Amino acid sequence: MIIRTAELEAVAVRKNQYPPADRKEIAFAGRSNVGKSSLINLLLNRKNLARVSGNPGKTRTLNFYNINDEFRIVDLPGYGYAKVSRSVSEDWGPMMETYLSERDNLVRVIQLVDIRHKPSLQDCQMYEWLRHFGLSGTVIATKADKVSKSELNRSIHVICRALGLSDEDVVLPVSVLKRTGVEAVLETLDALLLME
Ligand SMILES: Nc1nc2c(ncn2[C@@H]2O[C@H](COP(=O)(O)OP(=O)(O)OP(=O)(O)O)[C@@H](O)[C@H]2O)c(=O)[nH]1
Ligand SMILES: [Mg+2]
Repeated sequence: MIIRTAELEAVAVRKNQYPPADRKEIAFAGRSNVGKSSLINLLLNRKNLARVSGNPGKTRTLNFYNINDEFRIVDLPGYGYAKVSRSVSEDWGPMMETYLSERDNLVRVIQLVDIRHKPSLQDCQMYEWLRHFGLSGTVIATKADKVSKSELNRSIHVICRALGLSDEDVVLPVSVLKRTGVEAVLETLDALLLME
């Protein structure tokens, strides 16, 4: 996969704000602050296309990025951050459910989890949701620079156990800080776009 062009195409809350369902989409989900927007920027080789912040809860909309005029990457709003206002957190469920259940051109949702921690109850519920909609199978363990080499395999094992992953599911460790694991993610995107 070579990223030639990347641009923010749409920012949506409601279905009528989605771009046309004319090409495949791969979305990124995970807890607020897990590193979704940072990883998208690294993949697209753009410093600040997807907004990143020290304040969790930065991404509160569905952000659609047009890649090479061929497919889209969708940055999903994070969950699990207590300080977002109640009205925002109440909107999150219906907004996500509509997108996950009704978007026919959505081929996979890549679930991000923090490599340092056992997946939370909400991570497990999110993955269960993806399984239910047939969108599961790819997990990225973020912030791999925060664990030592010897801890890495153990951490991945903990993630596999907690999410109930099978041998067919893949877990890819990445570090935005060290810029490692990017090639594997790009190869996975290629493979997903060739499926079906
Ligand atoms: N050490 C380290 N920090 C990272 C890494 N990736 C992201 N971060 C930091 O984690 C914080 C959150 O990153 P974001 O990319 O904004 O997280 P997000 O998942 O998009 O968060 P929401 O938009 O709130 O859902 C930022 O301070 C990043 O700099 C990484 O690989 N290593
Ligand atoms: Mg974000």
